[in-house]
Amino acid sequence: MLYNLLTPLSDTVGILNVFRYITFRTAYATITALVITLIIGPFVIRKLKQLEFSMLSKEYGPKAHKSKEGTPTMGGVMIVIAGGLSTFLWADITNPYVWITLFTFFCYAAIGFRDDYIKTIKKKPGGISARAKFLGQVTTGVLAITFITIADKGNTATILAMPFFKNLVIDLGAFYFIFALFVLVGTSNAVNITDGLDGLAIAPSVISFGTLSFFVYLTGHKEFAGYLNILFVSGSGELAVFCGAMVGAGLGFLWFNAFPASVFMGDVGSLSIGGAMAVVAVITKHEIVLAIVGGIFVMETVSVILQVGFYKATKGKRLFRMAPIHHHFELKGWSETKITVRFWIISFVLALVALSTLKLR
Ligand code: 57M
Repeated sequence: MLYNLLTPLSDTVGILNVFRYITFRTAYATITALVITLIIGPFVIRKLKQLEFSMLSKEYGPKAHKSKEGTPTMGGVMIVIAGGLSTFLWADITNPYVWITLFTFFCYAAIGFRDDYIKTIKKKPGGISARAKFLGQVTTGVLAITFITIADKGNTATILAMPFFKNLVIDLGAFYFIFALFVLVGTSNAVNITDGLDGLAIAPSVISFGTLSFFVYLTGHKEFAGYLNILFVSGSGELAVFCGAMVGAGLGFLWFNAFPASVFMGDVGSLSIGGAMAVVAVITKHEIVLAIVGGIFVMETVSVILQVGFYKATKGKRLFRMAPIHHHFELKGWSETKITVRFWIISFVLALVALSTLKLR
C-alpha cells in the first residue's frame, strides 16, 4: 500500500523513490512482520491459554511429549496476522498475484483454524474430518489456480519450468491444473505433518521463504531472468515482499516456538504456511525448486508413506521406529533440540543446492 501511496509523490520528495524498489520493500516487510509478531506474540499466547487452546494430551506418542500437555496451540494466528498485515503495508496492492497469494494464505489458515478450534475448544481430538479438510484445500487450490490462469499475461500459467536445464520448459496444458493442485495440497499437508517438534516446521519454512524470495525477485525481473535463463513471469517479483513478510513472521514465531515452546502453531499455521509457499512456487514456476529447498517437508511426508506401505506389505513390520521420521530419531534417543537443529542444517544445505540451480543450467 505504501508503494501505491508514496511513489506518485517521489517527483516532489525524491527520497520516496526508494519505495519503487522491491528489495527495499522486501527488507522492510521482513522487519515489520518480525516486530508485529514480537509485539502481539505474548498477548496471543495469553489469550490462547485463557481460551484453553491447549493441546489435548496424546495417549500415544513419544513419552517426551507428555511434558508438552497444556502448551497452547494455534499460535499460527500471529504468523497470519503479521504476514498478512506486513504484505498489505509493503506490497503493490494492485498486483493480482499478491491478492491470489493472500487469498490462498488466508483460506488455508481458515481451514486450519476450524480444525484447531474443533480439536481444542470443542475437545474433539479428530478435528474436522480428513475429507472436509481435503475438500477445503482442493477447492481453495482450484480457485487459486483459476485466478493465476486469468492473471497470466505471458502464457506461462501451464508451463512446468525445469531447473538444471537451460530453457527446458514443458507445457503441461490442462494437466498443469492437476499438478499445481498436487503441489498446493501436498505442500500444505507436508508442513502440517512436519510440525511435530519445537521449531521443526517453522525454521525450514523461514529458510524456504527466504530462498524463494531470491527466485521470485529474479523471475519477476526481465533482464535477470533472461541472463539466468529462467522463465520471466511479469509482475511476480512483488511476491518477494510477501516472502519477506513470511520470513519476518516466521522468525517472530520461532522466538516463542523455540524449545521449550511456549506455543505451537496449530493447523492454522502449518496449513497456511504450506499453502502460501506452494502458491508462490506455482505462480513463479519454481515448483521443483520448492521440492528441493522444502526437502525436509518432502522427507517427513515420504517417511510416512514408506512406513504405511512397508507395514502393509510386510503385514505388520515397521520400516521406522515411528513416522514421521522425527519421531524415529526421538525413539532412537536423540534429544528434541538435536533433531530440530540437525533438520535446520539440512534445510540450509538444501537452500544452497536450490540456489545453485540458478547457475547449474
Ligand atoms: C500433525 N501434529 C503433532 C500442534 C501443531 C498419518 C500420520 C502421519 C498423521 C500424523 C499426525 O497426526 N499429524 C498431525 C502433527 C502435534 O502437533 C500439533 O499439531 C499441529 C500441527 N498440525 O502445531 O498443535 C504434536 O506435536 C508436538 N509438537 C511439538 N512442538 C511443536 O512446535 O512438540 C508440535 C509442534 C503436539 C506436540 O506434542 O501435540 C503430532 O505429532 O501429532 N500422525 C503422527 O504424526 C503420529 N504418527 C503415527 O501414528 N505413525 C504411525 C503411522 C500412521 C505412520 C507409525 O509410525 O506407524 C504421531 N503423532 C503423535 N505421536 N502425536 C505418533 C506419535
